[in-house]
Amino acid sequence: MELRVDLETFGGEKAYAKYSNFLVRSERENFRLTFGSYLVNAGDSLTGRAHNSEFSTFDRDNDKKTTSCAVDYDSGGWFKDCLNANLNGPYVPGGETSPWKGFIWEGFKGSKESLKKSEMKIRPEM
Ligand SMILES: [Ca+2]
Repeated sequence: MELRVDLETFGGEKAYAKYSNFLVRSERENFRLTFGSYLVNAGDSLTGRAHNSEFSTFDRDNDKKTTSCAVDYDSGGWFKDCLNANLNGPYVPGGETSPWKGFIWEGFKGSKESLKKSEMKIRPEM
């Protein structure tokens, strides 16, 4: 499958990122995320700290850090040590936040601008 992530700021600026060979593994593997190449536009924010990660939540610490990334960043996601993207982070009206404490896609707006909206879409590879 191909993954497309659409992103939008509070100012209305839009961008997207696409990944090939998107795959989420089974519950037995804690929904481990793998994917192929990063394709375009918004800046890659999954490869560094999400690729080949298991999914973590407040009560399931599957990351590689001694603390819990999910607790530290009020979120759930594919964390390793910890994140470059926080699409399940808290909604911050207006968007200004301290690093990573919000709804972040680093490759688009850095770690201190929380976004307004995102969509993750998958489809068969064309
Ligand atoms: Ca941990």
